[in-house]
Amino acid sequence: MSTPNLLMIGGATDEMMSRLTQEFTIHKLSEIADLDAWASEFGASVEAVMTNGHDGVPAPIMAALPNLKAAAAFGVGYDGIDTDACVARGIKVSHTPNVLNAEVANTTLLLLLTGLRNFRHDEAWARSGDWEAKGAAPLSTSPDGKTIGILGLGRIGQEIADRLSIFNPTIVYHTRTKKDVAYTYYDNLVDMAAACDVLVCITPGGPSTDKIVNKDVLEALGPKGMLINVSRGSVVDEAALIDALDSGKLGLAGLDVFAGEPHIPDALKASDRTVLLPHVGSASHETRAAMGALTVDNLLQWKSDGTLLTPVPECAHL
Ligand code: NAP
Ligand code: 8YV
Repeated sequence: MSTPNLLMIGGATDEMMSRLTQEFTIHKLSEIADLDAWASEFGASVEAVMTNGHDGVPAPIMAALPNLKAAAAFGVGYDGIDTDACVARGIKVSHTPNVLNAEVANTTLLLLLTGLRNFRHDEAWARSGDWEAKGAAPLSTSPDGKTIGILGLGRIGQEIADRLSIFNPTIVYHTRTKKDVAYTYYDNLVDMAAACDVLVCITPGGPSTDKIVNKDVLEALGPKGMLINVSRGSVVDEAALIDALDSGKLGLAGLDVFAGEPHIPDALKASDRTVLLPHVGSASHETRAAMGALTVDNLLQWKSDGTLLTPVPECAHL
């Protein structure tokens, strides 16, 4: 059986490795000391890469792989992949939609509850002995019956809306195109933020969403409002967010993603008004296994018949 060369950019689970090593000869970018020397020996024979939506396929790697035909990304977001450059060269790109919808929605609900119910503070109250010393912890805000705006009502946004139903919310949404759903559509994000108690960001990253949650949106959400960002750090103007939280113009923020990951600004870490997670929206054993399986399934199907199971839309015609 032929085992074509595959370049791995980024990591893989043991399960992914065991399936891949039966089908491909693996080259790990992390083990390549001299890219030029490696490329002169192997570059022309590599037709597939496995990567993720953050690392993408950097331009020097693209240049070193003149016969690259497929790039399988671990993750649904692919803002780190230059799809224009891939399409121009006929390189097919896959990602891992749907298998992580439930986990990211769960993470969103946990951020909502932790923020509104003030569980960070309450946990510290219990742990520090304040309960015995000072009495009951201060009251917090119920998640029930709130107006929740979803910025990006796609696969994950819809799953978030579905799972939020236990709190009897009024769901509203903003996207570029109105969807065939019963929720109220806002074509203006500031107007939607003004109508919401909570704004959940779950769009892709990239130029079209860069800092669309700006000062005006944050101030419209207001001193009692909560921002939840489980999309990409680039979607929120982080400097404006810090100003809004510090000045009390925004009530709370629950953040899984940041502009300069893995760096988190000190002002966000120090704030009482934030709940912070290290980009773990999909990071359960079960969901990461499903993402890994789909990534490998894409590579195996491509090896068998040249097609991908779950191509990104930009490459679906290739
Ligand atoms: P999806 O199904 O493609 O949905 C994206 C939604 O965003 C669509 O409703 C789309 O509607 C809307 N949208 C796109 N560009 C927009 C813009 N400029 N302004 C307003 N709305 C816009 O994607 P998905 O599978 O739900 O994933 C969404 C994103 O979640 C991923 O791309 C990734 O960045 C992020 N994510 C994060 C984690 C995490 O660990 N925190 C995990 C998974 C995914 P229109 O096209 O009509 O505008
Ligand atoms: C992953 C994600 O953390 O799928 C995405 O878009 O952001 C997350 O599920 C990440 O992409 C894994 O590389």
